Amino acid sequence: MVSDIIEKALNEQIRIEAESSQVYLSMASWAELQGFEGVASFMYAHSDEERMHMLKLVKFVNERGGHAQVSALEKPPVEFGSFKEMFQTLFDHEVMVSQKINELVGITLEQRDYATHNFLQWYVAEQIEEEALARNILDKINLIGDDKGGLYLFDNDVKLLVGNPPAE
Ligand code: OFO
Repeated sequence: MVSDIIEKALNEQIRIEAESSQVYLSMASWAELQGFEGVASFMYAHSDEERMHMLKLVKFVNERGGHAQVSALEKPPVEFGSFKEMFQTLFDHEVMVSQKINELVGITLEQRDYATHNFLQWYVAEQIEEEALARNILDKINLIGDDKGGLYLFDNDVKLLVGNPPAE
C-alpha cells in the first residue's frame, strides 16, 4: 500500500512523464516540417517511450492501492529555432527529469517505502542512459553547427538510433 505522500509524489511524476511525451511529440512535428525525417522518427519514438514511462507508473500506483491520476498538462513549445536549440532543450529536460526521479527516490527513503524505492531503480538506470544519449547527440550537433551537409548526414545517423519507428 502506498502512503498519501508517496501517492502524491508518484502522481506528480506521472504528470512529468506525460509532459515529456508531449514535448518530444512537439519536437517530432517541428522536425518533420523541416524535412528531417530521421530526427522526426527519433522524436516520435522518444515520445512513445515517455508515454510508456508514464503508463508504468500508472499501473504501479494502482497496483499498490493508490489512485493514479491523469492531470492537465502544460503546453509544450511549438517552435525550436534550430536543431541545436532543440537538442539543448531535450538535454536540459532530461536533466530536470533525472533530478525529479532523484527527489522521488529520496522521498521513498524518508518514508521507508522500499517497494517503491525498488521500483524506481528502473527509472534511475533509464535516466542515466537517456542523459548519455542526449549529451552524445548534443555534442554531435555542436560540432556540425549550421552546416547543411553535416545536418543531412546527422539526420541519417539519428535514423539509425530508432529501433522501432512508429507506424506511418
Ligand atoms: Fe526521458 O524521462 Fe522518462 O523517465
